[in-house]
Amino acid sequence: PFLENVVDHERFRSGDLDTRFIDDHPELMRFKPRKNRANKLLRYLGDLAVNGYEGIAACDKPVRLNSPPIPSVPKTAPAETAAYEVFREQGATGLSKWLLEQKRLLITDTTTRDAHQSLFATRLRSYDMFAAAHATGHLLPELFSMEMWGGATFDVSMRFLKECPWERLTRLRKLLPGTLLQMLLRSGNAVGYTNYPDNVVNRFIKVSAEKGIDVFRIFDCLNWVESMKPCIAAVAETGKIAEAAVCYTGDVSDTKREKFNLAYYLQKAKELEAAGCHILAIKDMAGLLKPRAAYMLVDALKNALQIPVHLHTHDTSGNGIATLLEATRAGVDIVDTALSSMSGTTSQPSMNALVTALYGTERETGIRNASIQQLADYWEVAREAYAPFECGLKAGTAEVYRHEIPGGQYSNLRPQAIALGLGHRWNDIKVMYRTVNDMLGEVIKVTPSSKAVGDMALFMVQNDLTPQAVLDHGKEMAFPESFVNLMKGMMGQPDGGFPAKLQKAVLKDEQPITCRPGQLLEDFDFDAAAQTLEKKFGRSFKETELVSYSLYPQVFTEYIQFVNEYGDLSVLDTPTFFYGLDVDQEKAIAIEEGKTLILKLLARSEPHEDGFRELFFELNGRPRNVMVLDKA
Ligand code: 3PY
Ligand code: ZN
Repeated sequence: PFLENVVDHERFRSGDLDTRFIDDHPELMRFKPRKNRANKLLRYLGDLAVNGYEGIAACDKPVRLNSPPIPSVPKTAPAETAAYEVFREQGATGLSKWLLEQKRLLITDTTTRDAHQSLFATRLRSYDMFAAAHATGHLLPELFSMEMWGGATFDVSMRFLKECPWERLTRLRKLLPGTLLQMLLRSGNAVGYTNYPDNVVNRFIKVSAEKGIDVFRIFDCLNWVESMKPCIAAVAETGKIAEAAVCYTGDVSDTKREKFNLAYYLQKAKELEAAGCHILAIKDMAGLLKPRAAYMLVDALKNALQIPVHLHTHDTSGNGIATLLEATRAGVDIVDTALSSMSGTTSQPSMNALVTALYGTERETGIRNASIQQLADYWEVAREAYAPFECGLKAGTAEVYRHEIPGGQYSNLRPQAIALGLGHRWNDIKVMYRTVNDMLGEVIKVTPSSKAVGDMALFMVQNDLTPQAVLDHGKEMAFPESFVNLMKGMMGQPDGGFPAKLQKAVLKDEQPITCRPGQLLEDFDFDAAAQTLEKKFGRSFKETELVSYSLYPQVFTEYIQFVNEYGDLSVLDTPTFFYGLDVDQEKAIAIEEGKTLILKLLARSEPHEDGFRELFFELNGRPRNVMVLDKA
């Protein structure tokens, strides 16, 4: 067989050879990093054929895996949307004024960000986005914006999809030169789950703007305006559009729920307008905004503000379209929707349904279902490959009004529960989620405060704890780190403060902070980071990569190590990336313009005594073997 080197040899690995010479000369075993892309790809496919993709059992492989049908459109670059043109000519303030003058309802397409984050744990690969982007530009010239970045997509792309988030942004920018690109920014938590020093958040905003983000939707996980102000200012400085979001919870149509009432939201919105944002968003991350409440809230905001209002909701209850129609009737300027095959339940309401419902009305969007149906058809097929990551909710459930779990968290909390062996207690966890909310005196639950509430709910179910037990015996308990951070003030300050008894029980003798956590953190040293990385990997790193490292040092380092080992896997179509090749399956893989590899998996040996299996491939007609450790 074609072994890669002596250490791959069976006898060498068996240990019955005298290897002292090698032991004494470790430098002989320091191989130059292998550049050969075909080798790396074979190693990845070999590993998949033996061990599978993390989180996918062999039996989970979908039966239907077809190539998604890309709508045929002219090869020419798509025209600029009206919103893009106004922004280019008149800037963010001009766009803000223009939006107020529009009769038609404007639409944001969330298919490539929140929709997959909320339906299948953020696993949508850039490959599928790139393939549809050009056609999307042609078929959706009426869009306000396309939300395609930020939120959980940043870390998931490196952590699980082994791809660079900046590459996604840069390529989509090129493919959609005339569409406003939008991202979700978690204020001082940027695109992470913890607070970062101000210089990290500022650099992240600056580089994101340079690389192509036009609209920054900025929120804070406790609606703490203090923490949003520096981000609004940093976005305004780049000349891009600062959209500040008030996160929605509770029910403004229920007079018995006093904490988050109409006056609360109006006050927040006015503070954000005064802070200089160009658009005000209502961020209904769990889909709690009922249709009647939507009318009340939008009507009140439209009367109180001089800037446009953008509504974001989730369809978890099944009431999503009704909510959007009521908001439209009350004069909302822009709403978020997803293409139909990527809409519904924990995702956004369907764009196709909404635009057709508005045909013939004053607020008709200009978008025709005949055009966007082709895009929905594309995503319907593309989505099949992600079946193992689907959150399992098959239909809408009004239960969300009780548990209040955000759509983007729902698709993660369940696998988290299963991983802890608590899958059978899913119903208890949902009830406990609300209990934790109530223990906190009702809080806004959105990343990362939602994670803290979710982690605490899991902890309490796992340990069969009641709220009283937490207060009585908390001093002896080791609570989840995220929950401790929340109570410490590291995620910011909620209106009305934290319940003192609970805070004391969780923090023990530690003192909480009350200022913005970013102010306490020392500046990140980008120059030192550049040196550390260069030393470790023997090459220099781009600014985008340094920003990734500043946000996620470990995830980024592991991602670079993975790419060094297996190469750039963005060239693989999604079924091949997740499921590899079947025996006898042949695949042509274009690794770059004009360079295609023809790969075939011929056979796979039984495990040898040392646990390694041998994989027999054909690469461009020539035999190639790979040894892979069977981790089972
Ligand atoms: C995120 O922060 O990722 C969200 O989608 C919150 O709703
Ligand atoms: Zn959302």
